[in-house]
Amino acid sequence: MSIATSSQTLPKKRKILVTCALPYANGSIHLGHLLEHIQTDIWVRFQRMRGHETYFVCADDAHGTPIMLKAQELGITPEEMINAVRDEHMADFADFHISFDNYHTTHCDENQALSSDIYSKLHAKGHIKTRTISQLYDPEKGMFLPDRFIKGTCPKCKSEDENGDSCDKCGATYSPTEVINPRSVVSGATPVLKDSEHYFFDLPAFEGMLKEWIRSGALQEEMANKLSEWFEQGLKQWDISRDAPYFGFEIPNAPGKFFYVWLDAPIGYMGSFKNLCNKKPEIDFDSFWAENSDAELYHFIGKDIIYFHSLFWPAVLEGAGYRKPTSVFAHGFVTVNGEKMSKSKGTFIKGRTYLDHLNPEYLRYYYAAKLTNRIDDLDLNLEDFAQRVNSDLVGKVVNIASRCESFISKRFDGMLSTNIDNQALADEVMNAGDSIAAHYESRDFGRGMREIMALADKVNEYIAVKEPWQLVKDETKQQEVQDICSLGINMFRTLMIYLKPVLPVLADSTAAFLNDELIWDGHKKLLTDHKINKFKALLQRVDMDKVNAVTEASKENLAAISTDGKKEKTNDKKKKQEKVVDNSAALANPLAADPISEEIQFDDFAKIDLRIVKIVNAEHVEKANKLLKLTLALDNDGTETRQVFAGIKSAYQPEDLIGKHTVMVANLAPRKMRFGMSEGMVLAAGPGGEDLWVLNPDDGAQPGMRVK
Ligand code: NOT
Ligand code: ZN
Repeated sequence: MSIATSSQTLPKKRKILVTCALPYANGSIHLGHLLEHIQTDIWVRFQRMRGHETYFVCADDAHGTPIMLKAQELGITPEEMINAVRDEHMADFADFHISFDNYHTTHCDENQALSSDIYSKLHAKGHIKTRTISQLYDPEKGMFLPDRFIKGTCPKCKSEDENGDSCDKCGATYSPTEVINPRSVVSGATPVLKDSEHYFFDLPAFEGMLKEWIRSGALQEEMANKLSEWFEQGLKQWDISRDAPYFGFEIPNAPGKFFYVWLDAPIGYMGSFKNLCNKKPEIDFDSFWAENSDAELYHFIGKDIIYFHSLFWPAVLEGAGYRKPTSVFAHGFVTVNGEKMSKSKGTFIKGRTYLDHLNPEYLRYYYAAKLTNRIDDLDLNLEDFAQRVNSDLVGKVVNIASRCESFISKRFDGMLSTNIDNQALADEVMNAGDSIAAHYESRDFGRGMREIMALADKVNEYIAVKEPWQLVKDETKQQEVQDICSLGINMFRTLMIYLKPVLPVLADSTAAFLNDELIWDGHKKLLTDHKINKFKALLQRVDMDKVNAVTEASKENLAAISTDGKKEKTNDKKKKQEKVVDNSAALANPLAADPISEEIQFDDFAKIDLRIVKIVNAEHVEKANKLLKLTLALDNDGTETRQVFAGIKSAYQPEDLIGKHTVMVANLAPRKMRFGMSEGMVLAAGPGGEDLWVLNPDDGAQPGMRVK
């Protein structure tokens, strides 16, 4: 990533426009959407805190066949439906503290005007071609059928009731015209082939420009690789028209033809921003979108819609004479407890269901703690979620304030001392600001959070060593107590400045408590001789009962859907629904929250000799993706050692492991592996990937101890 991270080359005060993908106006916001909105919001809040002119816009994606049909099913107009859904979406986002400058809809005048104008410019430049194509048509309903509204027998394995474009049973993909005994999902009628003229955008004409855009370094590496694959397969003309009846915008000078939803959806980013400019005349639309704009433009999206944003969208912008995105940032999907979100397990969690039981800032922190700037999937392991929030936010950060505050308010009338008790510690915490900012800037939030928590550990350690609760008993040590607790409160303040993009509400209550505005530049100063206010409990621990209540209530959601008479009961439909929301089958982490495996007897267990060992050496194994070669000492002086190959490379650099402790199965028969002999097995715990833990030497477990 070069563009966004090289702050040296960027102007001091930047103009930044940020979007996240537009949710469809026919379903509720769930925890998958929220990963993206929270990720984007953290980045935007960080940019604003740093003083950059930053706008964050989004909208509901309101057009297309599924929305038209859903409204019909509900017996209301599409306009009524999309208005109601938009209200719901806006309330959900507001309650998760997503700080949009504008949340609009693609079904609006601004978007219609921009879409027509962009189309007309493309047309005038010869980038629109027309051609007659033949497609399946529902003669009863009088409409052309998108692939997913056709069902029938798989042409390959002959499984019945398969999708119009792919078979769930054998995995084949095919064209809907190849389906045997096809039928329309809408009316049940047998579709017929019918000709119609379609309008195409000439994407191949932009190949040269796109290749250059990718090389400019604006994209994540994985995304650039994906695009290269698409170039190898060859770019195709893009069908941008749909026939009536269709809920969308009619194409200028083409009666009965409508823009395909994916044409006007990205233009909806501009439409929402235009609507904001109309409300706030001081913002100049052109200075953000004109070809020579010096503003930065970023789209945050999920990995499933990379094609639209990195091929069509820049090409459409270029063709119509607008600037292209500075970058497109893709993220992976959310899994819950290591699996795709599932309605029957209660892990398909709507934002509102979560909010009914839990504080939104818990989720904001957990996502931040696990986000990287890569396109990996993110597992929301619910136990780990509770534990992580409790241990980091409550146990580390807020704990600093609660340990120090009562002394200051009771003994010193709320006044912070004029002395700095430990300048070196204060400097260390204050100087971390640049590195934490760099992690925010590059969207490596997990690293940022780890750095903040490591500082919190140091501050807690300082307080533990100084023991102000002992000193306070000695009348001659009162000044010391005030100095120690004042430094503690100051360090808490600095850490909360760093956490403010993630935890805006906690930051606000902290500001009220400290009688100070938490601004980014404030991390370089300390409050001395300053009065603070009474402390109110800043954050409750996560209660696992409430987490369980969320999954229980999510199961009820399903019951409610399947009893209201809709066709959701069949397995097939359920499978399809989960497919839409899910996200990740192939990439799910095999280490995360596995179901309990085969039951064993006590005798089997008793045979396993588990020992604490010390990792005395760790090295890379050539050509192994996951393995590290470990030398383990079974006792403190290292007289007995074992060599073990362990699959924990995703979580540790070898040098970070040396000196740590872990648990090993000491009596496992040696196994010959491709890389050498492995004389045992080590145990590490965690959801997997980067998050796997062994023991720290100060955890108390010493080499040689047996695990009981
Ligand atoms: N509604 C779409 C989705 O996948 C996202 C549209 C994003 C906007 O949920 N557009 N573009 N390009
Ligand atoms: Zn099949």
